[in-house]
Order: sequence, then structure tokens, then C-alpha cells
Amino acid sequence: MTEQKISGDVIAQENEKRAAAQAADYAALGDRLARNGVDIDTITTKVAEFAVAVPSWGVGTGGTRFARFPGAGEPRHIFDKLDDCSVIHQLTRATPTVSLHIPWDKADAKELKAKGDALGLGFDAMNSNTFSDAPGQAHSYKFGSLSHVDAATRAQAVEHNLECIEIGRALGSKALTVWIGDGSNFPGQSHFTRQFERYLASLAEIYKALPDDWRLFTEHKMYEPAFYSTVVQDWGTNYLIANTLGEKAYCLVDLGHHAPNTNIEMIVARLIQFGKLGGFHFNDSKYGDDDLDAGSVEPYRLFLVFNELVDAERRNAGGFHPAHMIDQSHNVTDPIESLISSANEIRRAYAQALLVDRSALDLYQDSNDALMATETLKRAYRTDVEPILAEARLRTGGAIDPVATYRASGYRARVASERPAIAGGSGGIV
Ligand SMILES: [Mn+2]
Repeated sequence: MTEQKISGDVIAQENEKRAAAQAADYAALGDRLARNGVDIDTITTKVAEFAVAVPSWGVGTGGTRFARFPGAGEPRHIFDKLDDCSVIHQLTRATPTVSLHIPWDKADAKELKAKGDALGLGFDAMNSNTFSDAPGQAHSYKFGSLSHVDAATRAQAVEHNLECIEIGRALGSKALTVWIGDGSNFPGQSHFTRQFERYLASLAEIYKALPDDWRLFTEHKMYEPAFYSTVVQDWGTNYLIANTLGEKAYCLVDLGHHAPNTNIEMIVARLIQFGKLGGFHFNDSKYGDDDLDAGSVEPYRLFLVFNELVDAERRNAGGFHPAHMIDQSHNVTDPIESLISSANEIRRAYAQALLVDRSALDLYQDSNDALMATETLKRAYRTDVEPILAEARLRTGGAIDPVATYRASGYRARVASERPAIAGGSGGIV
């Protein structure tokens, strides 16, 4: 019996208030889609099957390098974090797994597994951390980790990643995500080639320890914390890494890790074409790695990314099974509400992309009809798919309106009385 943090009665009462309107809206949208030969239930079933992992670090309030303003009832440790993650999944039915971060979430693996099982949650990709120093570690990562000039520091960073794999094995995880803060702050500070050679050698050692049924995801980021150069700065370098390491190595695309205006959907298409798209860290951004809620600033771009994913799904692109994860920092909202909303936005983009008339699009592309080609995408994007998203939640035991239901449940006030506020603390942006 799964432990439920929100009472089933609250969900039922809240759904009851909205059931008639939902049924009417779903029927109306179903009629409209049927006129175009689309069966709404087929779309709803696919949406209901679409899952995205939540990051354990996302349920704590984030911050910037200037300050962090803690919220009420913040999780004190990984077990509280898992409780909060289970609330998101209970209401959305879209987030059955949690991505852990070591050492922030370090705890006895058996206890973690038991807690996950009790809450009905699984464990997604493990995330290592060699971008900050853990208390008591022998060698500092101030000047890098896997690419550090000192062999002992590199060995320590490799060892940490091997430990993450071991913990992940005990939890049923099947992937390791490596993002490093290595780079340089000044021209001339680091030798680009030697630094990248050291990185590749370190990563090869980690790759060797990877279980056969695991995947290794490397994440590129153009800048920050190193401001002049980063070792894995873009998808080109990321592709070189995945290609050099072998078939279990894939590129992870974090939407916020690119320069503004970068055509990310095209990067996604290239990585799919060459069988190296590992998955995503979903978030949104305006200027840099803002880690804003998915779809909050550029929902059309999120749709265009999903347009590529649905296209690949339809034509059974080789090696295509991307991992979907959220990576966000919630600075001014209740993190649970932001993650609920983001999971919905990600599913929304997926549902809209499923509505693209692909045979029409093929014809317009092949006849150089630019206007109708782009209009075909817009037509799908303009469809209000909210009744489909709500129906997918309702049919799987979730909430028609998950944020309203969460607020009605009083969960935040309840945990606030049990969890004292933590001053400072780490927000965590990776
Ligand atoms: Mn990320």
C-alpha cells in the first residue's frame, strides 16, 4: 500500500468540483480533433504514459549567488525531499521517479530504497558533484575536478563518481549524469587541449565502471561557474565525449545551458540523427542558466523541442529513448507548485507536438511551402490541450487541477509545523 501524503478524500472532493466542466471541455476538444481525424483518447493515453523525473534538489528553495530566501516547511533532508516529491507525483501522476544528487542526498541506500518503495517512487539518474567541496575531502575542486592538473584530485573525483554508481545500483537507478564546473576564468589560465585530455581520461575510468545496462550522460554548459571557458562548453564537445567513450555514453541537453537565441531544437535533431541524445534537463531561461520553470518564458521553444522528439518517436529513430528530467531552481515560488506546473508544461508541449499533422508537414516541406509548413506547427501549438492533460491525470488517480488541490490540502502548512526553517543552505543548480 503506497503511503499517500495528500488524502485521497481531498483529491476526490477537489475533482468532484471540476468534473462536469472537465467532461464538457474534453468532449468539445474531442469533437474538434475528430474533425481532423485525430482520436483524443489515443493522445490522452500517450500523455498519461509520459513521465519526467523530478530533481531531489528542486524541492528545496533555491537562490542566487546574492541570497537565498528560505520558504516555510522546507525539506530538512532527503527523506523529507522524497515526501515532497511524492506529493508532486500523487497529484500529477507524471513524476514517478526522483533524480538524486550525491553528496547532498547521501544516506543509507537500503533506507532510501525502502522510503522510495513506501511512497511509490523510483530512482532516476544519479548526479555526481565535483563542482563543490564536501566537508573533509582531501583535495579541493577550486581549480577543477576531472580535468584538474593534479592527478590525486582527479582520482578523488573519479572515485566519487564510482561511489555514485554504487549507490545508484542499490537503488535501481540506470544512469549517471556528470556535470562538472571545470574551466577557466582567464585567458591563458588553462591549456585547452591538455585540460580536455585529462577530462577524457578521467571520464574513461568512470565509463569502465559503468554497469552494462547503465547509460552515462554528460551535460554541456557554456559558462559558469568558470566564466571564460568551460571544459564541456557546448553540444559539439559533448558529442565528442560521447563518441569517444562508447555506446553507453550519451549527451544530456539542459535547456538553460546555451547562449540566448541558440537553436536548441536543431541541436536535439542532430543528436537524435547520430544516436547520441541521452535526455534532457528541462527548465527555461531568459538570459543565461536562469533555471526558471519549464515553459515559463519560451513555451514555443519547448514545443519545438518536443516536435523533434515526437518526429523521432514516429520514425523509430535508432537508439532513441531519451531520459526526461527537470532541473530547476525555485527562488520565489513554493517548489512543489513549480514542479507540478513544470511537469504539466512539459506534458503540454508533448501533447501539442503529438497533434502536429506530420504527413501534411512532410508535403509542405517537400514542396517548399514555407508558410503552410510553419502554420502546420502553429496550428498544433495553438490547440488548448489542457482538457487532455487534466483527463490524463484524472484517469490515473491524479488531480484535475493539481495546484488548487495541493493548496486545498494544506500540505505546506502541515510540514511547516514539523520542519524548522533552515537559514542559508544550498539551493543547488546543476
Ligand atoms: Mn542540469
